[in-house]
Amino acid sequence: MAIAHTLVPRVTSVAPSYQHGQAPDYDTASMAELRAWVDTIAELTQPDRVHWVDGSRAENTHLMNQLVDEGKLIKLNPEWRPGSYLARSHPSDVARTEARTFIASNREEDAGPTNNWADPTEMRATMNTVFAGSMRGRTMYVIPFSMGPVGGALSHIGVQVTDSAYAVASMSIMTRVGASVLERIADGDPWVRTVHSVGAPLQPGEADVEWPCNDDKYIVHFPDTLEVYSYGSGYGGNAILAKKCFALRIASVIARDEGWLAEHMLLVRVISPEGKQYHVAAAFPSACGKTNLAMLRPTIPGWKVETLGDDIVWIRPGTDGRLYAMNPEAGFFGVAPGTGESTNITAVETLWGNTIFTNVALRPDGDVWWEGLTDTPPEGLIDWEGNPWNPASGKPAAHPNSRFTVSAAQCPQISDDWENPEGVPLDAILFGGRRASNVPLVVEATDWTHGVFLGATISSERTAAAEGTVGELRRDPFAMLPFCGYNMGDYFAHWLNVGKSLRFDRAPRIFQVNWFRRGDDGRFLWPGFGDNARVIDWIIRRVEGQVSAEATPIGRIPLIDDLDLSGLTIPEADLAELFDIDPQAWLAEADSTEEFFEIFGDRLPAALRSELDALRYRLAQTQRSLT
Ligand code: OXD
Ligand code: MN
Repeated sequence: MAIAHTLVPRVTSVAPSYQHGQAPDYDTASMAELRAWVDTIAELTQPDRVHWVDGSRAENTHLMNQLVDEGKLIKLNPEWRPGSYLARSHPSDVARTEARTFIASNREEDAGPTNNWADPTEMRATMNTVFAGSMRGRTMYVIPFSMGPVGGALSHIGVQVTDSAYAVASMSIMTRVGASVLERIADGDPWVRTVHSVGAPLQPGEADVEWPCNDDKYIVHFPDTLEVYSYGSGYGGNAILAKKCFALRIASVIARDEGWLAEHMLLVRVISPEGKQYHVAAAFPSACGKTNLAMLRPTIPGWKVETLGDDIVWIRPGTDGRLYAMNPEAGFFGVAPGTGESTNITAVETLWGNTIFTNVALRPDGDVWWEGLTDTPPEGLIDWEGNPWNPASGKPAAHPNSRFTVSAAQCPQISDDWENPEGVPLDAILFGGRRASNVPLVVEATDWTHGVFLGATISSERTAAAEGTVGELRRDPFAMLPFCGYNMGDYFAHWLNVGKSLRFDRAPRIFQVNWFRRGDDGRFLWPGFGDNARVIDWIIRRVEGQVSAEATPIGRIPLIDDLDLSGLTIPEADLAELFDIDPQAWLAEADSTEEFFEIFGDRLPAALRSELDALRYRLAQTQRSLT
């Protein structure tokens, strides 16, 4: 699909008469197509009303008041948290449901071994069944949205229909919504179709519940026709279809076909004490600290970090042989627990107001709280399920996957360039995970192919962001396991190909990081958070060629003296352990990588198999030397 955008404002042939909530009457074929599609969905789902979202302040105010009146949102005390709300989900609907997430590609092998494939014909029939009448008694909202600044060269447009006003409110924060997007559609820009229903139709006179949803859930992607159907859940990535469904799963397919990358990454600008700017993107699995790194406040003097994005980055090769990166989202949908003054003061400041919180605890003064916001919980909390919280119960007051939804523009260290439609040039790419053992604090890849191998072999301890057993180790290549819309083997090959399109001296350098290594006694060996700037400092000095590194079997690691550890008191033994590479443990890791690679069969690029062989060879030699 060729998408050509320009930033020059275009005048549509027919000026629209745009009434709040009404379908716009642009007289163009593409708008007629959109209206016809909306009619088809309405015929299937049979809502009582259809409301076209215009993205205006008045509309948003009306929507939020309505949600409060219906008991679906609690308005927080404006003295502490102006313009902010608390939503409590149904206890069964608290995270992305990966087991119910499907890729319905025409060919099963295009979904690959890491996705749940569904036959598209059968799945369409199922969708027609579950969506039939699913919006009865409700309003169907039509949300035209843009990922990336409206009209930007890297931006893409979509439309979400939904029967959840909460999803509308979230989409309005997370994307650019409304009339300006419709103008692009009227002008013929291509758009992606996304359909969402909580699956809880109301009989005439039936009272609604606080959080309508259905035990039966389907999050379905049709990559061949660029469509998404999501049924039964109102939570996060299951309901904000622009995010994981579009900007990652569907966009990764578009990116494969067009030669760019849609990635589960944060994006920052790092400014050195000399005032030089660098751009770093980093892929970590869900709930592994992407938002914290995106909002880093360095503890070492002179360094500054500006935020560009915290979850998704679209990356495209430029004509100059570099990679350019852009955050397609307009807001942050961050994990609340663990976000506090000592861990992420920038996030805390970002959340001063205009925020929708979901599943955090409520304070008696009408403000919110979650584990990690302060060291000591306030008295008299109401927990995320709406019951008085008993600290002795052993249960958390906020759900471990409770979230905040807030506009990126509110971040006090947002970069001036966060909406730059051209993106920013990348200097380094980081891959990381939560690993208690084996993986050192930082390792540099020897070249692009080795970097792709590091990305392809990320494993991490499972977190609460998705259903499953927390703590269990799982492979999460490029942190994209739940988000790649096509065969992951082809995705590895695509990464290798993108590398070939770059100029060898302008491609970003690739690193693996691990902030979470623990000692034998279970304590973290590295302080993390603001001190991660010390690792970034080393990475930048590597990019600049200012420091050498030690070549090890798994990649290049810092010479301890090159790390800026001033002001830290880390025992030497801990430092040694942070960089310890145990050949036996790594050979076992190589065996598990081989097992993991086997699932891709002949779709695994030969270059990655060679990387594994070379790793084993180096481990057998266990040589370490200066490079
Ligand atoms: C997210 C996730 O919500 O990765 O960002 O689960
Ligand atoms: Mn994420």
